[in-house]
Amino acid sequence: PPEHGALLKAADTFIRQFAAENPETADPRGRFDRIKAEVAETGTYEHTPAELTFGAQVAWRNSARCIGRLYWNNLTVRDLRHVHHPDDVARGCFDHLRLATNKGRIRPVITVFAPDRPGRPAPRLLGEQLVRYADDPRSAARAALAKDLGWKGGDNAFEVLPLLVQPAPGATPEFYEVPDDAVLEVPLTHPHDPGFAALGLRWYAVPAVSDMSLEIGGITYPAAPFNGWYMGTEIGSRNLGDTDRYNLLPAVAVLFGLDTSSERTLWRDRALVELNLAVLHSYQQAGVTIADHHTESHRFLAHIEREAKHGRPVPTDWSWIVPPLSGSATAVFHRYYDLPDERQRPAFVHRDAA
Ligand code: HEM
Ligand code: NRG
Repeated sequence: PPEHGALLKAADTFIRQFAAENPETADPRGRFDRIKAEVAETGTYEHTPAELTFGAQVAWRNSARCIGRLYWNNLTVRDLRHVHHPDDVARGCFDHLRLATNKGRIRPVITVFAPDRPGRPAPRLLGEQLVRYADDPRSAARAALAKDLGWKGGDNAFEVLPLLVQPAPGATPEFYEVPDDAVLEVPLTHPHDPGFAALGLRWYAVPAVSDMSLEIGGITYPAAPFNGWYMGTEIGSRNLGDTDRYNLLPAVAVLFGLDTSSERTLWRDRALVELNLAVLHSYQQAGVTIADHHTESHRFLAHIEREAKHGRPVPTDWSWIVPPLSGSATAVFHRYYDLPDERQRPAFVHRDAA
């Protein structure tokens, strides 16, 4: 049928790329013939485990907004494509968190659950990340939905939201409390100011993005949570500092006795530095992997050089790569990059919020 045309074209492109970058594997023409037969019979096809691993790693390599791509080849890919039931999806996500946490030595991991199939859409995870806090303004919709579904928590600061698994698009989600032993958290302290701890701030160790679909060779994996480690500015500048997030710059300014009578005292800038310092210090003290924005910037430029040796461009979105602290003092600021191509695949793509 004609609707198979786009799928076969995407599959063909992917199989050729896989063969080109994995010259030890069998001739792609034979593989494509088998895919054609499988699609004619079932309307879809299954990736081999090697194709899945390669596809997920290249999706990371193609992520134009990610500064952490130097290690794209070092992604542990968990193949849970046979898992459909929401209970099992939740358990798979909690196992993912334990494996990724690794007692603080964070490992980059992706867990790939069942793909969409013709007439059988796969389960989805609702919410941006596997771990999120109920009082984070960014999670207000998920917190409200969890409460509608009967979740009793959410009254305290920094309470971990339950995981919401939707059996299929449009279906009522199930909710699952995240087990304590699956979430490592870091209480925030400051290297020089003992009073900082009294702010009662904390953050979690593993940023595990759960609201993007993984697309490989025409196949969509809507539930494919992935994680690396944090860059400190994500927490210290954005999550804790943004006015529409925890909005903590005024409180930090008071703690450090900064003069807030005028913007020109740069009290916001100084408060940002103290917050970021506290984040890096606390994670290091707790033995949890975290990167500072200068180091991660140098790694990214090393990535570009290494990719150039393989003849590959590095699609990059400057506005996402330059860190939200001391932009011009980081190595990634002072240049232009290869432009992203929205059509490039494999890729992680944003899904409409359910
Ligand atoms: C975005 C760092 C690993 C895929 C980002 C951002 C940072 C970052 C700072 C921007 C986030 C923001 O501004 O909200 C890192 C670091 C990693 C890492 C330090 C350590 C290993 C990974 C992995 C994957 C990945 C393992 C996928 C397999 C992405 C994607 C985005 C992104 C798709 C864009 C997200 C969006 O559009 O909202 N990364 N990353 N990253 N990263 Fe990474
Ligand atoms: N800014 C978000 C996380 C987005 C992805 N960042 C990573 N990804 N480091 C936040 O929670 O602050 N990763 O896969 O490591």
